[in-house]
Amino acid sequence: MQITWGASTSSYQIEGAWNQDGKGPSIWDAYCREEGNILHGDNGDVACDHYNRYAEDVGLMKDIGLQSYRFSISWPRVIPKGTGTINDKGLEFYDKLVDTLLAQEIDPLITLFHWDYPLALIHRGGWLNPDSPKWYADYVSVVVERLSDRVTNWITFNEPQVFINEGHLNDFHAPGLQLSLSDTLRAGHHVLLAHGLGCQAIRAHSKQVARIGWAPAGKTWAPASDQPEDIEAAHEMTFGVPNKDLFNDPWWSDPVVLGHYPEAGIQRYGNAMIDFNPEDMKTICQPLDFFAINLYFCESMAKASPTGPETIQYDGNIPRTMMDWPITPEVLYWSTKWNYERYKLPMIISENGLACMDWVQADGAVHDTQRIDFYASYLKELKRAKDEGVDITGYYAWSLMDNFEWSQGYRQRFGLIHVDMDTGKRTLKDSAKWYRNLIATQGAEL
Ligand code: GCO
Repeated sequence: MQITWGASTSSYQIEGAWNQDGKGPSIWDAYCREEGNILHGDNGDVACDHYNRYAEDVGLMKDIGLQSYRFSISWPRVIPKGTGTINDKGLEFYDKLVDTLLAQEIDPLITLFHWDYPLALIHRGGWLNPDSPKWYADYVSVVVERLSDRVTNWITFNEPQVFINEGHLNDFHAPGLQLSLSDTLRAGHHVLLAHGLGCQAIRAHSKQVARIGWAPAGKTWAPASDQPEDIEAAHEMTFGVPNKDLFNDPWWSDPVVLGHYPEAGIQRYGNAMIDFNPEDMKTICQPLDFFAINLYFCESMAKASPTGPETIQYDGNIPRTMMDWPITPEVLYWSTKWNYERYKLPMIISENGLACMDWVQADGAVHDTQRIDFYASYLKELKRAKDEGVDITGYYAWSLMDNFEWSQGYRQRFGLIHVDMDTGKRTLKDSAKWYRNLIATQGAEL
């Protein structure tokens, strides 16, 4: 399968150095310090210490044979208070990381926002502040000015469904605001505006032709059978707005790609829906070069019924990951196919993987056979979509290395590389060696 093969991480989850070399605090630095928010009281103060060990980690990426590496920029490392003074040492880190990647012929794919929002900006209203889109665009301009002579591929946001819904409507993620639905919709609208202004900033400041995308979470229903009516039912659920929350796909990607909110959402949110200037959609809907999506599982199935699509829950028999996510390889077929048909953009799987019960065994290896089986079964489904004509251009395993899994702390290990969080020792798991062969043979075994 001739695509770009990579792996993904994010700044807060791997960098550590939470207050080193002038970095400002992020909302996650603060959220981890609130008793009870994170399992075992873990935090990202040190994480994988990637900030200090990046050269070693790029060497391991080379060992695995990665063609590309998706990572994110820590906004408060670059602009400690979110706006104003730039921390040149912060930019210097990303300079060195990019240079080290390019020296190993590994192509950077940079996510400009992967949740580590500057704490100083939350104190100014955060995404509720009407100035927040411009704050973001100004930050993007600084990063693109510095790195775009060497970097061409940019993702504006990672999973607005998660950081807005779980961190603003709910208190499962930072900043844990528990806003009203209306205020959450308003914060989400500002994120969409920020995406649009960010795209404009990238194109205005890039020193070469930039390729821009964004990486929503994929919430997908699987057809309960291969009957056309069940496939249609699953498609309808996947692009519906089933709940009075913002954890769905079309509320976010329809404005970004199609230039309007989905009617299903406007109906669902009813009188919580916000007023906004229709001209905003001209800012939000900017030309994109690819559609990235993070896919892990179908959380349920859908079947047709006389009263419309019916959700069918998986039973206790389905294999599950350590995150208790059902293992459903068909998500890489259906979600990729349906999003390609809807948005007509080249597709990148920017995250896919699982948490396993990994440890370094007596022989010094990590025999993660379940991760190998997971990747083989999911990638066969991705190949099925590509063979049917879906324009799939890249696949990024989540994750390069074990890292800080948000509210689960270090309990969940998603990496191709095992990290001993006490010593920092890295160990390539068997899956990393399997992935190396897959990349070298361009997926011939799939
Ligand atoms: C996400 C985030 C990642 C997670 C990964 C495993 O998709 O939630 O992008 O940061 O760590 O998905 O949950």
